[in-house]
Amino acid sequence: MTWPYDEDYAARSAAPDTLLSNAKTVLCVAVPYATVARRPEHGSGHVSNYAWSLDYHRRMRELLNDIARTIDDAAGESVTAVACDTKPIAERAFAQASGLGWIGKHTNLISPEHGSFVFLGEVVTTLDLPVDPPLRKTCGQCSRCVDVCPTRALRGDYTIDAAKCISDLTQRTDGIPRALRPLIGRWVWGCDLCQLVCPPTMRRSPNAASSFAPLNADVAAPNLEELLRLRSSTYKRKYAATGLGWRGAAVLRRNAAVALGNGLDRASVPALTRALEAERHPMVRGHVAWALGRIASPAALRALRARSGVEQDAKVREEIAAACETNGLAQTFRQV
Ligand code: B12
Ligand code: SF4
Ligand code: SF4
Repeated sequence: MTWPYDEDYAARSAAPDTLLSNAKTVLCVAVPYATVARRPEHGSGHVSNYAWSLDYHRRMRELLNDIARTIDDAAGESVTAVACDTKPIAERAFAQASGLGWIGKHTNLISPEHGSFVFLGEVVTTLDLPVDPPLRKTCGQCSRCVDVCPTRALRGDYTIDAAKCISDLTQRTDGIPRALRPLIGRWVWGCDLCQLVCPPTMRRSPNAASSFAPLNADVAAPNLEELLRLRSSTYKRKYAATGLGWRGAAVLRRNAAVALGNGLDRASVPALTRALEAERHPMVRGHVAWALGRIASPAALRALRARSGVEQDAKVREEIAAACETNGLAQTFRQV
C-alpha cells in the first residue's frame, strides 16, 4: 500500500474540526474538468484528463478562497478554512452527504449534471448553515467500471484496492510490481478507464472551462521514446505547471519504459537498448530491462544479454535475470 491511511486518519478525515476548530458546516464544491484531447498517435502514451492541464489545485484553491472570503465578509470575521485534495477530509463522502452526487462503484463521486469528471473541494465553516439532503441514488445493477478495470482494482462493492490502481502505480516513486506492469497498457500518468465507460459520465459532453484543456498536445499524449529520454530540465519546463509536475522525471521515464514494453513494437528496441546502456537511475533501468524482455525480439534479448555482463546494480541484475528467464535465457545469463 502506497498511501499511509489508517483508522486514525479515516476518523480524522470524517471530522471537519480537524481542519477548523468548532467547525459546524462543510460546503462541498464540484468543478467539472472533462475536456477533449487529440487522440493518441502510434508511439504515444496516455495521460489522464485530470492531469493534462495546468495543475488543478491552484485553480480550485482560488475558487474556494473566493467563496470563503465572501462568507468571512458576510460574517464580519474569519469563520472558514478551505481544502482540496491534500488535507485530511473524506472529500467524496462529504460531497455525497451534501447531495452533490453519489459515489459510484469506481469510487468517484458522480454528479447527476456533470458525471464523475469533477474535482472536489470544501469550505469548512464554524457557521451553522442549513444543509441539503443526500441524493438517494446508487449504481444499481451496472458494473461496467468493475469489468473494464485491467488490474481488478475495483472490488465491485464500491471499494478499491488502491495499490492495484493504475493511477497509483504510475504515481509511485518506487518500482512497479512486475505482475501488474503488463496491465498498465500505455498509461503513463493516471488512468481514466473506469470513468470513460461510466454511463452517467458518458452522457455528459465535455463542458469544462477551457483552462482544463491540455496544456499542449504533447502533455496529453507524449511520445514514449521522447519521454524515455526526459531530462530534469525539460521535465521542469514542460511539466512543472501540470498535474504531472510533482514526482520528477525518473518516474515518467520508468512509466514510458513500461508503456513501450506493453506496445510490443520491435521498432522501440533501439531506444530501449540505448536507455539500458545510458539510463543512470537503476529503478528506470530495471523497468527498461523488463520492457525489452516483454518485446523479446532477437535484438531485445541480445541487448539484455550484453547488459547482464556489465550491470552492477543488484536489483537491475535481478530484473535482467527475470526478463531472460521469461524468455528461456536463464542458462545463457548464468554463463555470462
Ligand atoms: C488517495 C487518493 C487516491 C488513491 C486512492 C483512491 C481511492 N479511490 O481510494 C489513488 C491514487 C488510487 C487515486 C486515484 C484517483 N483519484 Co484520487 N484521491 C485520493 C485522495 C488524495 C485521498 C482519498 C483517500 O483515500 N482518503 C482516505 C480515506 C480514509 O478516506 P476516503 O477514501 O474518503 O474513505 C472514507 C470515507 O469515505 C469514510 N466514510 C464512508 N462513509 C462516510 C460517510 C460520512 C458522512 C463521512 C464523513 C465519512 C464516510 O470512510 C471511508 C473509509 O475510511 C483524494 C482527496 C481526498 N482528500 O479525499 C483524491 C480524490 C478521491 N481523487 C480524485 C481523482 C480525480 C482520482 C483519479 C480519477 C485520478 C486519475 N484519473 O488517475 C483516480 C481515480 C481512481 C479510482 N477509480 O478511484 C478526486 C475524485 C473526484 C471525484 N469525482 O470523486 C479526489 C476527491 C481529489 C479531488 N479533490 O478532486 N486517488
Ligand atoms: S483508474 Fe484505471 S486502474 Fe484505477 S480503478 Fe479505474 S480502471 Fe482500474
Ligand atoms: S460504470 Fe456503472 S457501476 Fe461503475 S460507477 Fe458508473 S454507473 Fe456505477
